[in-house]
Amino acid sequence: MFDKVLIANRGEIALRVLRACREIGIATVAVHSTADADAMHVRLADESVCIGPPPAAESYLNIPRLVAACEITGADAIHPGYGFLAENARFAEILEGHGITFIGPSPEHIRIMGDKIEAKATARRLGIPVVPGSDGPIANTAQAASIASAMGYPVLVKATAGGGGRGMKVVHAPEDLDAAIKTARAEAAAAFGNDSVYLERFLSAPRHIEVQVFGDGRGSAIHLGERDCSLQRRHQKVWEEAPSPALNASERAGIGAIIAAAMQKLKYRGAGTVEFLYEDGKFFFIEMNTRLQVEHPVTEMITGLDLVIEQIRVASGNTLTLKQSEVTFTGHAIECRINAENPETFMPSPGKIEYWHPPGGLGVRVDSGAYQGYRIPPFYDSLIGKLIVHGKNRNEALMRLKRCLSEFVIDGIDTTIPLFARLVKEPDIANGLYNIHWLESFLKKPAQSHSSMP
Ligand code: MV4
Repeated sequence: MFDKVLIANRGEIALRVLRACREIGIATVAVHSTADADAMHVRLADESVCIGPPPAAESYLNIPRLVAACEITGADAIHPGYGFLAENARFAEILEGHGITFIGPSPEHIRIMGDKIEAKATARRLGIPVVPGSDGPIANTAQAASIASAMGYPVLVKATAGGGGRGMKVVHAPEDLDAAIKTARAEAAAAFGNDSVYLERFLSAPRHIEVQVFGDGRGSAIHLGERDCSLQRRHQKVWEEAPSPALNASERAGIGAIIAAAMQKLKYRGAGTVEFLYEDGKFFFIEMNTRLQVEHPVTEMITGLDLVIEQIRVASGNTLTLKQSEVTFTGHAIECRINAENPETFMPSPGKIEYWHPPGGLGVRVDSGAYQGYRIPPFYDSLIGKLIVHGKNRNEALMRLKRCLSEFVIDGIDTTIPLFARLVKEPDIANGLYNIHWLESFLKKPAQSHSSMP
């Protein structure tokens, strides 16, 4: 096991990783930009190193500075958290070259899954159901047109290097295909420096369901069930839950077994998430994330496992702590992402937290680096915490969530808490009847007035 781990991240996830390290007796090194000198992860770490000015490119994304921080402090491994360098194959490789363990998958697996076409081809080869499509980059409009007419419209043009929905275009008729390919290429070139695009059948109203996997890198791999992340706004997840209200136990075991077998064949190491669109009872692979995800706590709440401790264990060469038959799913968990944003306009709202009173009690977890008096810097993303509730069933989790939202007080900045207070009152949410378009359509409707009618 490692003696000292450097946490190459900030905010709630840096704290999350720090807590895991401390529980298993590993010393921690926090890194921070000058904007984060008074952040909670810095205060709680055993040691800290300032790695640069506020812009992430000069601090949290600066590989030489992170390597230097390891050398100065004698850290033997880096946990990347999520975002920043978590899915940078080059970073993982450089660390290997310096004798520092990257707590994550092999650089090769990160690279494969970072290329959407290679990821899909790999998934298909491993027996995972994928969305029908071009099975490779589009060479020209004529080739795309023949694939699209064989598949049937509507189709979707996607960027190979894509992510976050950028470079994605829906095409409803053959005459629009050429323009869509050109626009998608231009967007992809600008966003990713790679204009390669491919074609998929367009699924009109799917759910986003993702399966958590874990491998030891030596051919053992298990799945930890799914999360339903369909409630998104502009490709940002807002609410995640486990299990999915749309699946039954046999569908869960079915897709889980397929994915676990695939990860065994791949000899995948560490935590991963296989993302699907789910429509009409069928799963369609879209991509795989080779990192710990923001929403991992809902899986922890229903399995009782600590995913960060598992990550550290397998990164240091241990086997998984449990077999598939020992994984059990208990109750229901829901996570709400608390962002420092206006709950109606979603404009960022950095600034000082004048008052902070998080909820508590049975089945309640708040993962956050925020505290009363903390000043949220304007340089990073607006996630300031996550409220996670667990109940013995979905209804109990919803009632608990409603209670927690009424208890949570954050003064001084705007947060998305009022949005969740609206969501928990919606019949579609109570009934689990939502797809990837539900939230955006809900937000287009005017907010209901709370004034009492005469
Ligand atoms: C799709 C799709 C419909 N059909 N692929 C959006 C981001 C990227 N990660 C995958 N995305 C989609 N791919 C096919 N073949 C619809 C989306 C999509 C979406 C997916 C998940 C969650 C929210 C979404 C919102 C809009 C579109």
